[in-house]
Amino acid sequence: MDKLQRMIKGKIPGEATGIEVRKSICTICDPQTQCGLDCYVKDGRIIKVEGSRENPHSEGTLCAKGAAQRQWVYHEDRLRTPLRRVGPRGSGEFVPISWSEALDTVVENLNRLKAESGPESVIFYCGYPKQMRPFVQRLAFLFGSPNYCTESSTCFTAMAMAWRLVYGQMAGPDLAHTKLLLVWTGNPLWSGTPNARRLMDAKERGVKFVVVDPRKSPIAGLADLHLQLRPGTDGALALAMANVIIKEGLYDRGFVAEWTRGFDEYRIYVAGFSPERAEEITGVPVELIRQAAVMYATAKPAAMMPSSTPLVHHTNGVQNQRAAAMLVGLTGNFDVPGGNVPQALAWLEVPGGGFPARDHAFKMPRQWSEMPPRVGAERFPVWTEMIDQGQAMDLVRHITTGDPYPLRGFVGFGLNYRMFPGSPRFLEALDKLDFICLVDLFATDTTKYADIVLPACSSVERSEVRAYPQKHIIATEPVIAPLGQSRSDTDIIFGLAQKLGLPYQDYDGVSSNGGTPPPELGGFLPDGSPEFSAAFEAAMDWILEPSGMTMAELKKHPAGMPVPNPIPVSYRKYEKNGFPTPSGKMEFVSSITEKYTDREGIDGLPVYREPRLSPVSTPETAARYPLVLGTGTRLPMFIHSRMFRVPWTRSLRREAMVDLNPADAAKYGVVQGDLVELSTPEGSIRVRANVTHLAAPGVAHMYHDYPEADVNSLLSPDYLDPISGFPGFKASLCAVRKVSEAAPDFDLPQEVAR
Ligand SMILES: Nc1nc2c(c(=O)[nH]1)N[C@H]1C(S)=C(S)[C@@H](COP(=O)(O)OP(=O)(O)OC[C@H]3O[C@@H](n4cnc5c(=O)[nH]c(N)nc54)[C@H](O)[C@@H]3O)O[C@H]1N2
Ligand SMILES: Nc1nc2c(c(=O)[nH]1)N[C@H]1C(S)=C(S)[C@@H](COP(=O)(O)OP(=O)(O)OC[C@H]3O[C@@H](n4cnc5c(=O)[nH]c(N)nc54)[C@H](O)[C@@H]3O)O[C@H]1N2
Ligand SMILES: [Mo]
Repeated sequence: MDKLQRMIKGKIPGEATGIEVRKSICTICDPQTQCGLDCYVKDGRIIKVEGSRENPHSEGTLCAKGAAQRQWVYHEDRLRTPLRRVGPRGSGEFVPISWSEALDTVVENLNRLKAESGPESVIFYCGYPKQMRPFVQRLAFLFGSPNYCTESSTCFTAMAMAWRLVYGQMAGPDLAHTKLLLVWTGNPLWSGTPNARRLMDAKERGVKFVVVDPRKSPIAGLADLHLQLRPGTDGALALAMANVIIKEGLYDRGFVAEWTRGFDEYRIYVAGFSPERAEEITGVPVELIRQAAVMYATAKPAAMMPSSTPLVHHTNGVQNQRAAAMLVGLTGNFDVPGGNVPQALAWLEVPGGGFPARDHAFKMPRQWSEMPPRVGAERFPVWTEMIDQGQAMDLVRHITTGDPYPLRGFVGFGLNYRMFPGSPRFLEALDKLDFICLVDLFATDTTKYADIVLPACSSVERSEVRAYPQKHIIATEPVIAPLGQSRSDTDIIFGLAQKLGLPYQDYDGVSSNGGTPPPELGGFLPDGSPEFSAAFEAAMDWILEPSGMTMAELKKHPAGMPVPNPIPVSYRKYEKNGFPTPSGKMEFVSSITEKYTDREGIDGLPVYREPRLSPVSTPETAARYPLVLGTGTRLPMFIHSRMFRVPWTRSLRREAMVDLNPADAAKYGVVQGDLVELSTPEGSIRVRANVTHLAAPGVAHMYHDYPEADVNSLLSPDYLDPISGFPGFKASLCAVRKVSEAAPDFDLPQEVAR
């Protein structure tokens, strides 16, 4: 091998080898975690990826998923052309068609449904991918449909709602200045690796960790105090901590007197939650509850770390999250250095990197009052009052009953039907629709149900803008050409908008009544033209204008740049402006939820209720289904439906597994790797047993979205929190039974038993 060949083999960039390092971002995860990506490109192909050192968030690291980037980008399941369905729905029989035929078909159908049943009969939806959301929302509203729904109907929003009910805003932990971190909850060691490193640094600085988690999770392994509660009983634990804090006079009297609403009712309610009572409910020993309460209230400052989901994936989720969040204000840790500090949101709702922008105006070219009620409006009034989206958990009911009006069309960007509790029921509802267009990277079990499938490209094949909490912003450009005929989601949206004749270019609210878009916005270029990106850039320029940033300037900094005019961090902002709640105060009794107390499960106070299925609330069911079932607790190598097909990540856990505590395994005569039937009143699946001390006795955990073992087929579509509409993914009931079968013929990965 000569020197040049060796250099090429070593993937050494430079003119001689023709290998170029191009900057991008990994979007296998969410905007809050997306790591910087260095793509080594030769002859138009990515031959290697590395973490980008210049990215201040990920600092050169990639997780297992990001490292498998090339297997994701070049996977054989990638969609490469638009497709038209020729066989029955679900059969997967499609023929390739041209982009113009595909877009024409979609537009004809949307216009037909609009004429026959009104624009509200069409649902516009985004799954976990976020980069296209503002564009899809705008498309929906300009089309005239209020039915813009997303995966946020199961993720993050309920947590944000709870904080907003209490403080009018979210407030994250000020980790850099705190003395104690109350992890309630989240496990970034597996679910958000850039933040994991910051937690380890904090630990090394001597920050104390109190962790509330039913599992002996990796983060619980860092805890000075681990409160291992029964899933879904967080509200009772929080109320008992408040009980101790108030009784022992450890609360911030000044703040409470001046800045809160409803403290007297709260104090009386909390008095009923002695640590003794809470031990009975949660299983956490009285002494640990007391100790945690005193540690948190006296650390000064102490911060609470919330997560987007485990606390709110319950039928009593928002109330649990409210009860926990209230401890922050009660102890005087709200909006103080080292406490929980509200921060301005940046593009795509990333907290902490905030700068002035016009994303809200972009997303909301029409007001709700100008459109018919959206999905979930009647059933989830608190959600509807607070959140600028429909609640997708009402889709099954709404589609099936046609009440209050028929839903007939669906345009989905990244729809995964297994995301929904009662997933088979979601699929049945989907199949009732008249027309379905799905946009995805991959041919999936869900795209089999579409009438038209459109191929999207991945982040390395498109332009993106991403902001980071470190007040850093990056505008990427494609590092390789889109595979096959795939296009960026935004190009697809612009293409649809153009053919629908929507006044899409009309950013300032002056109706241009469709027609030809002005050339300064890049226009809507002819089919197949790669220049749609000009329209994306024009839109971003308009959105970013108040910040002083332009796409032209951003593109001069391929690795990103510091935000020029970030909104400065400041503390005790309420002293100037009050709280952005209806009363202007922190609300122990919510002025919003108290309007809906005629509804079951909604109260002004953070009332504790058992999960709707639990050993306490449904003992008869528990007699047949004795284990608490938690689903979807994150694994480091998988992310929702995305990584099962990727060989490197799949090899880390080849088969679907349910985590069982060794005591439970022994009870059911199960050993590691045994095939078991996991069942609930809704159905059953077959999976392998993973016997591990991570799981608490009496609690089984099953990861979601496995194509061959869909745990969401075991939940009812109506197992929902009445305040947020969020599913009770983290606490229901199940049974486990060994089924005989020869042992698997490969080595099963063993969890590290502690
Ligand atoms: N049982 C249970 N269920 C759960 C959860 C749980 O904990 N337990 N968690 C819930 C939560 S928090 C979440 S966030 C959801 C996950 O939400 P889902 O939307 O189910 O997430 P994914 O499966 O990651 O992505 C959906 C689709 O997007 C496609 N996709 C990826 N990138 C792109 C892109 O750039 N463009 C387009 N057009 N498509 C793309 C993927 O191929 C995939 O088909 O699941 C929820 N469901
Ligand atoms: N590798 C990977 N990373 C991910 C994802 C992924 O699928 N894979 N998904 C992304 C998404 S969409 C989200 S929403 C986040 C979620 O991010 P995290 O919240 O960090 O993830 P989880 O593992 O679901 O939950 C964290 C901890 O909550 C605990 N928990 C479960 N039930 C309860 C409960 O009832 N009460 C309390 N107090 N704790 C409970 C679990 O045992 C777990 O250790 O992760 C994101 N990051
Ligand atoms: Mo999520």
